[in-house]
Amino acid sequence: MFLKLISVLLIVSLAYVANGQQSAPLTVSARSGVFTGIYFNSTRAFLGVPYAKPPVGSLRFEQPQPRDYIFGTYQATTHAPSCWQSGKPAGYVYSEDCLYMDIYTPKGYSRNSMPVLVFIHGGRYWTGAATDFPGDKLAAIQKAVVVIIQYRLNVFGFQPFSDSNNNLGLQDQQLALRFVRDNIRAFGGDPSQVTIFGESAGGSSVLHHTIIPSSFSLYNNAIIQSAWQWYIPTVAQGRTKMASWAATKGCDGTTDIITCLKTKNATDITPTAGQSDFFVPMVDGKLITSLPLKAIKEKRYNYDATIMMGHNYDEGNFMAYSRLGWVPPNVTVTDATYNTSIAKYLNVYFNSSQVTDIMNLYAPVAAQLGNWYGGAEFFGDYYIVCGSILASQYFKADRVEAYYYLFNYSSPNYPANEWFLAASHGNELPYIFFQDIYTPYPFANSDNLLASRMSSAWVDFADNDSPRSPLSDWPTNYPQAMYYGPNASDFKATKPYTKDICENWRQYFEAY
Ligand SMILES: *[C@@H]1O[C@H](CO)[C@@H](O)[C@H](O)[C@H]1NC(C)=O
Ligand SMILES: *[C@@H]1O[C@H](CO)[C@@H](O)[C@H](O)[C@H]1NC(C)=O
Ligand SMILES: *[C@@H]1O[C@H](CO)[C@@H](O)[C@H](O)[C@H]1NC(C)=O
Ligand SMILES: *[C@@H]1O[C@H](CO)[C@@H](O)[C@H](O)[C@H]1NC(C)=O
Ligand SMILES: *[C@@H]1O[C@H](CO)[C@@H](O)[C@H](O)[C@H]1NC(C)=O
Ligand SMILES: *[C@@H]1O[C@H](CO)[C@@H](O)[C@H](O)[C@H]1NC(C)=O
Ligand SMILES: CC(=O)N[C@H]1CO[C@H](CO)[C@@H](O)[C@@H]1O
Repeated sequence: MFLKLISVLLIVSLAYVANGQQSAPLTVSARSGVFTGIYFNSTRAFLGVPYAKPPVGSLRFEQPQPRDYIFGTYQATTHAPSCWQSGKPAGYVYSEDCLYMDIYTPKGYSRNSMPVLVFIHGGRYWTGAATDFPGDKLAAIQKAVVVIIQYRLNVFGFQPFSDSNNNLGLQDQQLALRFVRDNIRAFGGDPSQVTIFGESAGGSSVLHHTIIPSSFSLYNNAIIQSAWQWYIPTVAQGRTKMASWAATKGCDGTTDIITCLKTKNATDITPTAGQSDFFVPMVDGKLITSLPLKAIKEKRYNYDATIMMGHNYDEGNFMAYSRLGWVPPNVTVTDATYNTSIAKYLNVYFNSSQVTDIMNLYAPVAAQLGNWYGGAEFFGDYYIVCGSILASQYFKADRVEAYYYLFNYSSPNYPANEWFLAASHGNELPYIFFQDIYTPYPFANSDNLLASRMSSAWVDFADNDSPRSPLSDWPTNYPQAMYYGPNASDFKATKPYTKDICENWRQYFEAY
């Protein structure tokens, strides 16, 4: 018995030696419960950690509820299902019971209170999953606690049919952040050093948390990457637009639509991408009281947080590709295709005179650059670039410290037939997470260098409120930005990023 124990201890200590460092225990006692994780590459990973009561049955379409203390030891050893959606390829498991997070922490503690980076994934508020973002490399290489959260999507997270319980997906994110604040110390994180970061819909989620007062105390710093959609609907607009959709589900408004939708099979009420333009954050007068740019203009944002923001140089290229017929830029896009597509996406939120005005604004751009690149400029400016630029002008005028980056890098290994997408939407993420995310390609030496630079800037920002280091000589404030690329080893590449045409978007992005 005693000998057996000795040999077990010996094996355990040999395992520590084999790892080259002391491994911290896999079971931690946190405020909300005792959690057991797994060793995952060079991290301890606590996968599928629940932060809310499952929003199922009578809790569908209701505010997220904190969980009671979990008795016993919770096995946080496998990923949770993704939130209910229709956007993923085969192989994903969906459930309405999806309010979980994955926590990655370096296997050997580098110190007891590491900075915490909480990632909010994108996907147009319609799709997305924590499993797409393994946080292990970022955590292990840069010595941080990396948390990937899930939140309700599409109709389950963003219903416009009632005047209460709107923007539930953002409320889920708030509850996840409360869980992080209350528990992260047990995982090696410092609850007073929490940075939220996100890309696309995740970037605009972070943006919303910088203007929603009830979110202010839940994080310290914010990184807004390629924030998607600076023009969002009101609840009333969403209700009008989606009434016919609800009617096709047997909820025609003769009874309360939410009460009716609660009785339906989740599969049957999961919207497609084309049906999801109004299942997004909306101005509800409670959580979100105006368009985000208007809130920033009126100085209604979190002054206690330091903000980092950025976008990608070819931001609109993927949208041009996917929305103008899946052709590369060297293939001619007809005027008819260009007109139809631009009008289609504008018609979602704008009336006929506004559509005409905006199309006239971009007609000279398309005439000069060709319809493919003209479309890319339009899509990029409308959804992402111009809102970001106008916001950073306000930060500058307000004399707050804000950092801006521009990602303009093409990996030598990026698939050659899609060269025009390398610096497009979402493609900075591999250089934060240290691995490919959406498009698989092996990392070249310059890719590794850029990933070291960008991931260390993100973690330095979380740690010191500043991304500056010898690896990246960041300027503060508009119009100067840190350029990541085209040359990965140019540590001092700073340039202005103004864009005159953006002034024309102000009237829309500050309309209400
Ligand atoms: C929901 O609908 C799907 C497909 O129509 C079906 O496979 C599933 O069994 C249904 N679930 C319930 C609980 O009725
Ligand atoms: C467009 O460029 C690709 C290479 O990127 C080439 O394979 C293709 O033939 C070109 N198409 C036209 C119409 O020039
Ligand atoms: C495209 O729209 C412009 C106005 O923006 C118009 O002048 C032109 O005739 C349209 N072309 C086609 C082919 O529809
Ligand atoms: C379009 O909306 C704008 C802004 O609300 C309004 O001023 C204008 O009258 C509307 N035009 C039409 C044709 O509805
Ligand atoms: C972005 O990168 C491309 C090469 O990939 C280069 O031609 C262009 O000048 C760069 N833009 C800026 C502003 O540096
Ligand atoms: C990249 O930038 C570094 C540092 O500024 C410089 O030494 C090097 O020559 C540049 N490489 C290219 C290909 O421009
Ligand atoms: C080096 C290493 O252990 N890599 C593993 C990291 O985790 C993923 C997912 O479990 C594995 O696929 C890798 O092999």
